[in-house]
Order: sequence, then C-alpha cells, then structure tokens
Amino acid sequence: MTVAVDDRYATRVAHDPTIVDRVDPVVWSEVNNPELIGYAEAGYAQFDNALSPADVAACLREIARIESDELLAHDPRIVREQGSAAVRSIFDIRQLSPVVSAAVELSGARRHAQEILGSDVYVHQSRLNYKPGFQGGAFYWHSDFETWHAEDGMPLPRAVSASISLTHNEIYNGPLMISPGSHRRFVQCVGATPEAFYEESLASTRPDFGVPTERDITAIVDECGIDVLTGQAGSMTMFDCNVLHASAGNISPVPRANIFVVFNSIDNRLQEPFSGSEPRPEYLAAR
Ligand code: 6CS
Ligand code: FE
Repeated sequence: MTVAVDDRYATRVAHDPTIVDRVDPVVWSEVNNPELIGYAEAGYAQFDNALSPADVAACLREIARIESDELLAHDPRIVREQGSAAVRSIFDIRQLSPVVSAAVELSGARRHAQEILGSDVYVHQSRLNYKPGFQGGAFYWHSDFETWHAEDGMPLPRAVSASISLTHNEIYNGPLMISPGSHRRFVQCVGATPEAFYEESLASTRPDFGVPTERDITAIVDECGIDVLTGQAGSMTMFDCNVLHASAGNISPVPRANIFVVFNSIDNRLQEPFSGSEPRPEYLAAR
C-alpha cells in the first residue's frame, strides 16, 4: 500500500483525526452571476426552475424504465437499500439515459460549474438518488471530496455537484442537509480503506470508514449550523465537493428523487487513490 507523503488532505488516518483548514479556493474565477453570490461563503447555491415540468416528467419516466429493465436487474450501477430490493442509487445515470443526459445539459449546471471552477469541466460521476416513500434510507454525514480524494485520487477540492430535484424536496422526505461554511475545513477520517469498500459503503446508511467522528461532526455543526435544502421539482442546488452534508431517511409517503452530477475541473484529473486502495470502477469515478 502506498500513501502519498505531503498530502495536505491526508485522511483515513491511523491516529486521532484532526480538522485542518482548506488551503485551496472555493471559487476559481471571478463570478459574475448574481445567483452564485454567496456560494463561496455558504458552499452552495440554489436555483429555481432549472428543469421544466416536461423535462422532470421525462426523467421520472426514465427512472421507472431503468428500474424495471430486467437486463439491469443485477447491474452493479444499481445500488439497492440494504436488505431490500428498493433502488437507492443508479450510478452512471447519464450513460444509462440519454433523456437524463440531455436534461442535465439543459439545467445550466455545466455553465455554473465552469464559472465556479474557472476552467473547462468534465463529469466525474452522475447518479440518481431515490428515496421511495416509507423506505428511503439515510446518507450519513460526509464530505464527498474526502471519498473522492481517498478512493478515487482526486487531487484537490476543485469539483462541484449539481443536485436536480425530480420531486419536491420537503423537510419530511429526506432532503439534503448542508452545514454551510463547512467546506472551508477538511475533516480527516479514521481507518484504512478495505478493498472494494464501495460495494458496502454505497448501500450503507452509516459507513464504517470515510465518515468523520461524532466529535468532529459536532464541532463543525456547532460552528456552522445546518441548512435544510427544500425546493420544488425542477429546482437545483450546486454544492462544493468538500461541504459536510447528509440526508435523513424518508418514512413519509412522498418519494424524493434527485439527479446528482459531479463536475470536476479538467485541471484536477484523477491520480492514484490517496488512501492506497485500488481505483474504483469507471461508473463511480471517470478517468
Ligand atoms: O462514494 C461516492 O462517490 C458517493 N458517496 C456519497 C455518500 N456521496 C457522494 C458520492 O456519490
Ligand atoms: Fe455526498
């Protein structure tokens, strides 16, 4: 196992983890878009009407098609809730659905990502996160960049996610919760990464690795608080790759479905994973 020395975002450590300051920028160009004012400080920005009702409906039909496609029944890109057949995530959703791919391009997300990251961008990961009524599982507190750095070899936090709502996101159906301003800290996580850890982590509501300690989550939330990101179908949130975020399970009868697309700067291409594990499959991390 090789571990990079001089890694300023060293994580999956054997010692007591620490919280270090992020040294890299959040916004890499001069932002002129009024909708992005506040992004640098909060670590996210929200946009209404990124998709039309017709585009939202077309994407939802695609989800139903993919879910019932027998050829995809055992496809590793489709992650199910632990102990159930309910779909939790569909990875590589752009590849699986030209309709979704076209909708993403219509949303404006790519243009915002280019403006935030100050360069051309490419899609590092795309997925649908689905929380059906009654049985949608939680996603525990984490920084995406921590995972992408450790398990995929993303060098710097120069990536941004777009979350596009296909249903309304309300406080009761498991919306995104973000700790605003937390993206300015890098929270180390404990423990060596097991081989093929993603096979378990993606289905887990609280993974054993790649999540901060309760002590550190408490410290960050004491400092930054928690924003609950509600919005109508067709609305979009762009959020920094290092912001601390989570979402609760959905026991309401109202489903929640969001498309996530991660844009990485072309100047931040993946290297070897910084935790020393084998690179994850292309459908999780494009190389
Ligand atoms: O492992 C990953 O890449 C992912 N896991 C989480 C919990 N969020 C972002 C990303 O899809
Ligand atoms: Fe995440």
